[in-house]
Amino acid sequence: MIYFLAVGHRTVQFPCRVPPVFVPGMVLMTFTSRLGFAFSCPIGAHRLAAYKASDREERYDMRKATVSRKTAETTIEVTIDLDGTGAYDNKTGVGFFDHMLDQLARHSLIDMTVRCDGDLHIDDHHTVEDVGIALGQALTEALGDKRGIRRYGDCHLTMDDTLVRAALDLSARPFLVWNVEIPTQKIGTFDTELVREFFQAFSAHGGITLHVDRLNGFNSHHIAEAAFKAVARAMRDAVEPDPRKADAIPSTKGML
Ligand SMILES: [Mn+2]
Repeated sequence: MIYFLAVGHRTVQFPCRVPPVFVPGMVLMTFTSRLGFAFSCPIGAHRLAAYKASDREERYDMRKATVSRKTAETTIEVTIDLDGTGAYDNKTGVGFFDHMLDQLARHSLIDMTVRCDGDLHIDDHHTVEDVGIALGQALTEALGDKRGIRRYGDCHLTMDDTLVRAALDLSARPFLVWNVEIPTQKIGTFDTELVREFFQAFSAHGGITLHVDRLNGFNSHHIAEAAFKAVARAMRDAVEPDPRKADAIPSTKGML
């Protein structure tokens, strides 16, 4: 039986023989069917609920997450649904970045809502980086134990003069390889170096091994946009259910 635990905004899922037991003092104990020993983990103090999902459809219903993140530099709320239709509503105060986030949602078919109130009087850096962090955290939460997903994705994405390749693994081993030279320092008022900053944060907090290469292209807008679209298409492949292995975690280790 699969049980889900909702702890604040976090959702944890794992197989266990009996319903989880809630022990006062913020420690959760249960017995896993696979490992057969007592398992405990510290949990937050608030809003604790457990329920079971009897079939795969209910499990996939859970592939959503909301992350709120507040620092002295940014206040962010993001919501994603991995089983969406690519619907988006992204407002960060940075027009070009909103345009890129819209591409990420539309071409991954991950529903995405982003709100960010950042210190744009300094520059766009904290806003872009911190949205990447929050989206990566939301991805990690929404994926749960990654049971039944394809795990890998890749895409060659063309856009006029531009050809970008993205290949990724939802490995929980963050690593960004970024070979995307953007010829101008700015796209409008947007600093083009922030494209890499976004994917650095997103891959680090989403647990993604991510390689992105510009293979062709001379127009900065096209190169940046093709990078977001290529990653989006690769993400779509990687997060989608694999019907041939619906109940397995896609690793010979048994966990990701
Ligand atoms: Mn565009």
